[in-house]
Amino acid sequence: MKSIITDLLGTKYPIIQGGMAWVADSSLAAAVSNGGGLGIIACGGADPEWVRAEIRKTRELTDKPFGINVMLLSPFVDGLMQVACEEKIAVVTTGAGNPGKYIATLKQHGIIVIPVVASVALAQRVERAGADAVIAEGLEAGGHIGEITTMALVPQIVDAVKIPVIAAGGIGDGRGVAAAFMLGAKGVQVGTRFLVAFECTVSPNYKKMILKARDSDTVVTGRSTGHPVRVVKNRLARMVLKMEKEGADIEEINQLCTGTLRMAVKDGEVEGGSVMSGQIAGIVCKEQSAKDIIEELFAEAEKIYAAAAPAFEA
Ligand code: TUI
Repeated sequence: MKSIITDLLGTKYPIIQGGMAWVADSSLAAAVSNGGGLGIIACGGADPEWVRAEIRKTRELTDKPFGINVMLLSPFVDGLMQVACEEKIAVVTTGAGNPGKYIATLKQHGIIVIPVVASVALAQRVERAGADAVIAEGLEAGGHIGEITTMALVPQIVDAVKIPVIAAGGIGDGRGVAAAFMLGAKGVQVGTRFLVAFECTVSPNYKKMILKARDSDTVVTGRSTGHPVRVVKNRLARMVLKMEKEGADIEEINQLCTGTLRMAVKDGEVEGGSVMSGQIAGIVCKEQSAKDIIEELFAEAEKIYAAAAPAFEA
């Protein structure tokens, strides 16, 4: 499945790994890149020197292109962008904000810039600022989300911008990949399915929770704080939802949630921690290598393409 995205990224397949904070390190990023996709090191709230070290480790593990994801709520954004430039990283994806003021500098350093957006307005803004493509992420995604579904968001952004659109949110198998292309996307970003990749270093408890999750097992907390986050419904999520319903103040909720993603990812605290996951967790039911995941996604998608004409006749 060649597309304008495989040409842009220099990958075998038009797939980017989601920038999952605390989760997506050199191990996962290198495995995805070696498997034919674009691996991503998630900066999350990490300091720039940790990211530099992970970039260098990834270079030891793969000779394929990879990128970093800069979460724009991080206190270290300026330093992270500087590391991206100094290390001449191939691609920067961004999330949780408008990266507009950084794009020109990144472009001057030859870096491909692909912001994650959750609205048409931001897609247009980053296109004007010089972005190479956008990732249109629907509310089915895990972690910090917007308010529009992938199904509705992708075609509206496709119509509103000239740069290529990569679909994200709710894509976990070949059917999702095929559907994304039907909506006009030229590539996909996948997060949740890679959580259970052999090379993903997330705690075994976190993997178990994703593998056993069903369709309705994720909820959105933090709507009252202005930072809605999709997580698996566990003890912490129920507590936060109850506090929000009772009108607890933002500071109290933020304090309760601080450090909880790390607890779930690193320590396997999957009841008291924050287990971020997309709604598609319900179809994620086996552990595989990143390469097998990618090859299975595109083998399925190609089969669906071949069978598409008869499907429309019924
Ligand atoms: O960024 C993500 N997903 C994330 S970031 C993250 S770390 C975090 N933890 C707790 C609270 C907040 C963040 C976990 N998951 N996805 C990309 C994404 N960006 N989704 C939604 C957005 C977004 C939302 C509003 C981007 C821009 C925006 O408005 C910015 C503007 O200025 O218009």
